[in-house]
Amino acid sequence: MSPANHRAWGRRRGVSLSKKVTFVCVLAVLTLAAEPLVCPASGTASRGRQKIAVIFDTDICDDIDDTWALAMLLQSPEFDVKLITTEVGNTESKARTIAKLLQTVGRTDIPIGIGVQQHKGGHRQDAWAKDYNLSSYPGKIHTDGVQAIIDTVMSSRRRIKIIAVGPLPNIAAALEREPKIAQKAEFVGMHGSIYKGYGGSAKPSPEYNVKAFVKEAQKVFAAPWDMTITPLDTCGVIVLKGDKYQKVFKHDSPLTRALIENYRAWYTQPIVAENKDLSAEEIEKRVNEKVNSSSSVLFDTVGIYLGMSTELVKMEKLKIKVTDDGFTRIDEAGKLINCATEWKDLDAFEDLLVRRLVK
Ligand SMILES: [Ca+2]
Repeated sequence: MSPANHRAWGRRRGVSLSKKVTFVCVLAVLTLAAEPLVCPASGTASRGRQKIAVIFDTDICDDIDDTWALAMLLQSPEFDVKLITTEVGNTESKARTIAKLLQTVGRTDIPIGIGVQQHKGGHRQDAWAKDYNLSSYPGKIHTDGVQAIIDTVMSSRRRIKIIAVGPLPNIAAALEREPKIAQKAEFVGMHGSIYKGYGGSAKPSPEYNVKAFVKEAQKVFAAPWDMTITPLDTCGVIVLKGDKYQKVFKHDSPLTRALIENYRAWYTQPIVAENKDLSAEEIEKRVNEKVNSSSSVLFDTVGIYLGMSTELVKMEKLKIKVTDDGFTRIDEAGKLINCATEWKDLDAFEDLLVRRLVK
C-alpha cells in the first residue's frame, strides 16, 4: 500500500479508530520483521520490501554458469526460493549436485524437484557429487518436479517468478498439465538472441536453451504470462577476469569453495574424456591455466539479476516469435516480451555479482 493509498484508506468512513490502530501496529511489526534487503544496483539497504517468491529451473551440470547463477540466487536476500527443479538429461543425477551444494551451504530448507528425464547418463560435474546420496538430503525431494512446479505456483498466495535458465521441457510440461500456472506466475528466462548472437556477434544465433527443445520453447513463449528474458545480447558477454575473478576464486567460504570445485570438475571432465593418454600433471596444468584465471561465460547469472532488477540493462518490449529452427525473431505475430537487449552498466553488474558471491 502506497502512503497515498494508506491515507485514503484511513479517511474512509466506517473504519473505527481501534481498527486503524490495529492496522498500523500490524504494519509496523511486519516492517520490522522484514530483513533489510539490498538495492541491487546501488548496494544500499532498503527495509520492508517483500521477498520475491521464486522457482529456479536449471539444467545445471551441462554448462557451469548455472552453478554460478545458483550461487548468486542463494546469496541474494531479495529472493524467497520456494523450489529448485532440474532440467534436461539425467535430472536425478543433477538433483544430486544441487542437493550436495545446498547441504554444503546450509540451505536444505529449499525443496528440490527432479525434472523430466531424457536419459540416465552422466554430466560434466558428476565427479563433484559422486559420493553424495540423494536420499540423505535433509530437505524435501520431489520425484515429480513438474508437479512440484504446478503445486508450488498454484498453492502460493503471492505471484511466483519462475526463473528458468535452461531448455524448457519442465515448464512446457507444467503448462500442458496445468495451464492456469500462467495466470499465477511470471516467467524470467535466459533465452534467445535478438540483435546479437554468441560472443557478441552482429548476427543473431539460434540460442541453445531455445534450439535444444524448440517445441517446448514455443509453448512457453506463447503462454499468457508476463515474460522477461535476457537473450545473448546481454547474457552472452559476462566473463569474470582479473581482480573480479580473483576475488571469487580466492574467497574461502563453503559456497565459493563448492563453486570453484564444481568449475574444476566441469572443466576437467572433457579433457580427461578426450585425452586418454594425458598424464595427471598435464591435466592439472591445463585445468589450472583456465580455472585459476577466469570464468567461462556466465549467461545464467543475468537471469537471476532480472528476477530482482532491470536497472542496469536497457529493456525493450518486443513481439517475439520462436521459429521452428530455434531463432527468437521480432514478429508482429509474436508475444510481447520484456527483453534485456543492451547493458547500461555491465561493469556494475559484474561488481554486483562478485559482491554477492563473496559476501
Ligand atoms: Ca543453463
